[in-house]
Amino acid sequence: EDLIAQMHDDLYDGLKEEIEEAVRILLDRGWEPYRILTEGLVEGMRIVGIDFRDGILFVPEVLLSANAMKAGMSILRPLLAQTGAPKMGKMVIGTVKGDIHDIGKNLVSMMMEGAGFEVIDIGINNSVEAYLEALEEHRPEILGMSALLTTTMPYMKVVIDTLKEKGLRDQYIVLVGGAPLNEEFGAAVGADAYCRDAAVTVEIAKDLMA
Ligand code: B1M
Repeated sequence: EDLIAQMHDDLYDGLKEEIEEAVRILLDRGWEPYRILTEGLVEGMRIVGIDFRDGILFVPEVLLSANAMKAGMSILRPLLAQTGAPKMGKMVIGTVKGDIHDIGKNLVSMMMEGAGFEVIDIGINNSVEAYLEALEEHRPEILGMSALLTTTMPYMKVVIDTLKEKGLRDQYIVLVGGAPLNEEFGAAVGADAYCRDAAVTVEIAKDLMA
């Protein structure tokens, strides 16, 4: 599809209005919201990530791409959430301390809501205290943590160790995710599972809740 290639270019160039328009056009053409999300937005951001890594794109440009992606996501969000799925349980999710990447976390939140979970998103740059406070207040079954930097992912262990010290670890299903993580890391920090992407998170959450 030409429009998908165009979306990749527009996301690369950080063109918010163009992204919004493309999402609407594809919806009008009967595309599934999830397909637009993965093939248009997530794939576009993957391409941005390569040139960011290689020093071809810089922070200000990638910020524009991120904003364009968020604009597209916000059109899709209500559509993904209105599946009428039965209520599944509650999740508190946040990006760890020192880390401001939130697109992946937001996507996980959207998909979990679509699957019937109630999601309390506590945002970015969360300290142990912030996680504990949210757990205390909302009493979810699931705690989700996101990290996109190799320098911030060890903080997940700090949070999980604190839960252990306080005798709270067993009260929650702890799920972790983010591009630099892997299964081994998830096990090493003491999470219940590492989630590769948003769709996998939903599957794992359902399995562990059953
Ligand atoms: Co950043 N950045 N960034 N960045 N950035 C990465 C992560 C990087 C890999 C780019 C690169 O060099 N190739 C690199 C990290 C290198 C490393 O640690 N090894 C990097 C860097 C270095 C930095 C800065 C340090 C750059 C600088 O300032 N010099 C800086 C750090 C800021 C900070 O956090 N303190 C920085 C800043 C930024 C922007 C602000 C410009 C922007 C963020 C905007 C925002 O989020 N609002 C940004 C972006 C956009 C990226 C890339 C290009 C894209 C991330 C993204 O949104 N992907 C990224 C490159 C990459 O990842 N390849 C990069 C799309 C998203 C859908 O995927 O987040 O992986 P992802 O989420 C997936 C899964 O991982 C999983 O499901 C999601 C959906 O399928 N998942 C979970 C994620 N969280 C989960 C939680 C769960 C479950 C699953 O809980 C249960």
